[in-house]
Amino acid sequence: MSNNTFYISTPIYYVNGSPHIGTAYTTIAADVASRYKRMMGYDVHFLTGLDEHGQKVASTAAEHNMSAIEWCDSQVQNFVELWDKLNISNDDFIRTTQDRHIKGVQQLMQKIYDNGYLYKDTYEGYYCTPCETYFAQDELIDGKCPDCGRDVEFIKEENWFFKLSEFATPLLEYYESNPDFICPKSRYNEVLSFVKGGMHDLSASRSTFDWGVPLPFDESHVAYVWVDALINYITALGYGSDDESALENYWPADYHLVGKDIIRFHCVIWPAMLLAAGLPLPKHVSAHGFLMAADGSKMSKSKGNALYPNELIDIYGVDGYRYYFMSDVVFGNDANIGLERMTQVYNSDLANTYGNLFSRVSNMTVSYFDGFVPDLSKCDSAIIQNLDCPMKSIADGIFEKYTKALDVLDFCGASTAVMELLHEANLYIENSAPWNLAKDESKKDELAYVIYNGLETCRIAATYFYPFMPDTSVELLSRLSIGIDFENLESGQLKDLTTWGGLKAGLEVTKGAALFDRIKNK
Ligand code: ME8
Repeated sequence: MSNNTFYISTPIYYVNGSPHIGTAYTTIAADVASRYKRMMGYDVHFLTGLDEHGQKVASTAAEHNMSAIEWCDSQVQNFVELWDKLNISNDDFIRTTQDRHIKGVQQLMQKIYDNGYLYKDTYEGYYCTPCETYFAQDELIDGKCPDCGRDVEFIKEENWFFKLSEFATPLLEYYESNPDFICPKSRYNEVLSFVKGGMHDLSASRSTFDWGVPLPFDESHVAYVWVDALINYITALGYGSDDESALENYWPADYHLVGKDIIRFHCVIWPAMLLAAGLPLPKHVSAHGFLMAADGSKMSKSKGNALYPNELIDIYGVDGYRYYFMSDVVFGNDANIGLERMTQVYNSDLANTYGNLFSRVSNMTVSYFDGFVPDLSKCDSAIIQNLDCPMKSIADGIFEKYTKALDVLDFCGASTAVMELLHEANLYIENSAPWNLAKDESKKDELAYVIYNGLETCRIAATYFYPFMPDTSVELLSRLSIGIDFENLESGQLKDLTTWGGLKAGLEVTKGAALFDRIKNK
């Protein structure tokens, strides 16, 4: 088993709706983390997929006059296409209707049953179908679902119960000895007080409809959709199949990324199920906040305040889209999303800072140096040594800030560290005024120095920005005649690649279309 592995997952999304900016947000975050870890030389396994069973999907299918599986099949493409468009580099895509998943769920449920943690009883209480969650009467708010505010239904049916209540102590022990298991800290406290508040056993099966995985020891029941769904994190690695090598290699997961809405399922129910089956627990569950409309209300189609990924991509491009959510929304906090702010960040950071710097220095390289990186070794060293480049010390400090931030999924911290370098370089170009130096033959060496530093800044920034904006990085570097196989770097290589002065003299520099077109105010 290699200890250089990194296993990260997103939630598996329900197929009854289309992907939206919320699901895209979690998926992009997992992608940036995956690309970063690959750049650090890790063997990454990035999983996403779809949650296709349960009452909600069954009734949505019926509303569309389709069988449940026909409905699911008709929805998969919406997700696959958007993830492709957003450049999501997942290594696997699981659907809970796949055979590999069904077999694994049955094996895990059998194991939990054999270990004595399942018993049959009658459930009498409320159920929110949109949330696929059980509620006791005293948990309802004005008779409605406390999570989504919609109507709940009263159900009374025979269920297999999972002895969740027996796991309170082992869970608390696990949280205590792994204080980073639940991040951020505010969520940790929320989960802790939930478990300490006393837990009921959980209905782990349904017997009044059949769209799910039949329990191997009682085929008249299907696994409760959440129990079914959570198991995807191991069935995708081959749990319950003839080949469990991926499970041995990647489990336990390094990070389950989730929205704050589903933290209890991941931090309480899922680890309890794993404990019941004698399997190791994931290392971290990281919960981000919710994206809301610009005025702070919930986005919804009916209110007309929803923003759609494809429309945003049309405005900001794929990399502009990815950059915005990863640089301006603090992972863990709620955020209000609106076009005004998105445009402001795009124009200021990408068009006016990053894109503008590259456009200026690449154009000047073509105009003043025939399109080749100037060779400072041919300049008068007495002149060069007396010149100062403020970007060098900033660049030297980025690696530590950037890796420290990304190691704890602080995407904003990492992007800010890179943006600081670009801001400084724009100022430097402005102050050095190479267009004036170019008019004076005696300043030729100084001009070479300024242009080299501008290009070097672009090279380093593009390298660091690869996880955030992969296409832009590859494009910018190719205009510097540099090709980096980012997805297959060895450990230690990123540091070498981002060391100041690494840009080789004589490389051909081409200018091209603006990396980011400025957007007019909407
Ligand atoms: O819960 N802001 O699926 P789901 C940010 N199938 N993120 C959001 C969001 C918002 N406004 N809305 C949704 C399910 N999300 C289950 C998961 S996992 C074993 C089963 C994101 O389609 C966020 O990641 O309702 C949230 O947790 C997830 O979508 C819920 O997706």
